[in-house]
Amino acid sequence: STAQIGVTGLAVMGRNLARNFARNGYTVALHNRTAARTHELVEQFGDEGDFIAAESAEDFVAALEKPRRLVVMVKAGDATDAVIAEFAPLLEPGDVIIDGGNAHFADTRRREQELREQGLHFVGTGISGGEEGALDGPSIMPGGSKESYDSLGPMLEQISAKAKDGAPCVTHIGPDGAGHFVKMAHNGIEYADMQLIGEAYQLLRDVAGYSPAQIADIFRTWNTGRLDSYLIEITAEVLSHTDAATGKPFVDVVLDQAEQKGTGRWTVQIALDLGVPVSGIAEAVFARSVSGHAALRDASRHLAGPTARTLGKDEAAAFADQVEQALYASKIVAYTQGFHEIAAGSEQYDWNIDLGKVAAIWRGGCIIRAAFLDRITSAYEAQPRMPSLLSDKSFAEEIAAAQDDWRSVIATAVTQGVPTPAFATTLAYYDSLRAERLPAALTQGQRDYFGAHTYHRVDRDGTFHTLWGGDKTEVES
Ligand code: 2AM
Repeated sequence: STAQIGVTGLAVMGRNLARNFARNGYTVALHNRTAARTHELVEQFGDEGDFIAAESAEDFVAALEKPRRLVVMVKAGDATDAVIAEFAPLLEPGDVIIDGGNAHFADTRRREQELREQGLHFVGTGISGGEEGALDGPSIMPGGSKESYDSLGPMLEQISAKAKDGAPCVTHIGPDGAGHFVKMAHNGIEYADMQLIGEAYQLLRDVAGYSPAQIADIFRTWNTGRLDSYLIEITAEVLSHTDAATGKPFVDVVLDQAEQKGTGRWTVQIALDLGVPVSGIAEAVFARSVSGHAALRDASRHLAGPTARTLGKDEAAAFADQVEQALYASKIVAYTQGFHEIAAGSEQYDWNIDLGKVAAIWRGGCIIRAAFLDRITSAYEAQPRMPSLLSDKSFAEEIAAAQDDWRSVIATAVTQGVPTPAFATTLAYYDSLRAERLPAALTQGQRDYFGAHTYHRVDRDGTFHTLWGGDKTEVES
């Protein structure tokens, strides 16, 4: 037994992860339900490093050094349970099963507990960066026991992406499901980022009258500043691409119905359970949902809208600058909400997650990698327990500087009838936090009126009810 790590499940993510380990000098045991995939990998990429192809689960386990480290890269869900059921009986206390799929963190918590009873470590691990990241260096978010990270961490640090300062984009996130939870939140933030970029594009197109190629240039300019990020970079690439078959902009020949695999939806579902207002992420998920309702949209095209007015050339350039401000401000709020959810999950499940480290390991490898994340790390390093990213002075100052343009862009969108749900809801969140008084007081009054749900007063302790149906005296309850 000479392999330091094994990978079972050799579809593209598993295959690339196995190659990444091998390229970094580790001997990698390989296994797949259908052995053909295993042999295919060795045939195609065998010269990249040391692989041990195993036909059976028994051979695979026998190839691994102890404590065994076994990465499972199958489709999240029943397949994960099936693979665990197959391998767990062959393992010994101290061995480590790493689930690199996009599992729901609640499943990870269940699996971790079950395997812990057998003395096995189960490390639910978020891996972001897609196929390319898996091969060249992903951002890695492992959960599970601290002990498992002692043996696994150095290997993950080796294969992970490196941030600009050279730091590996991996850290022990926290116990049991913490890694998959953080991966989920990462994807939720990614949904919001993408939706905000989409709304910026739509405004530049419909209000400013720019072509996709011109908008690509605008995004390239933005990418040299504070919005510098992978998503802005690839947006410019997509927008400047021309469809070979028709000669039209690629973005105009793609059906405008966005699909989703579920991690964005989970982020919102869990946020509802935890009572965390992630409105920007929720609008991003809903925006994809709206786009997919083809019949509803067809039936609604006759609905009235305002008379649109396309801007002149100089106005358009000024408007583009304002959209940059709006995009940046909304992005800060979306991240604020995502980090709030991570903090709430950490609190709920006792994970003790270091939010600054989370931002730090997203600087490379993953889809939301961005210059901006350094700032989040610094903010949490300065104030680890700050209630919100907006509590950070420098983010608050940036929003203060951006807010006039932010409001103006959203006002224009509303006037012109361009849907900007994520821009608008992130501004509403900001204004809600700022507000001296919220209409929640009225909500409480209504609730007390129709359901005797009681309320608290601003001037005295206690729980009160007004006798609405009677003489409207107030009673303490
Ligand atoms: P396959 O090549 O035999 O289909 C992604 O689907 C990866 O997960 C593939 O490597 C696939 O194996 C594997 N996979 C899917 N369902 C599985 C299961 N129930 N048991 C084992 N491997 C499975």
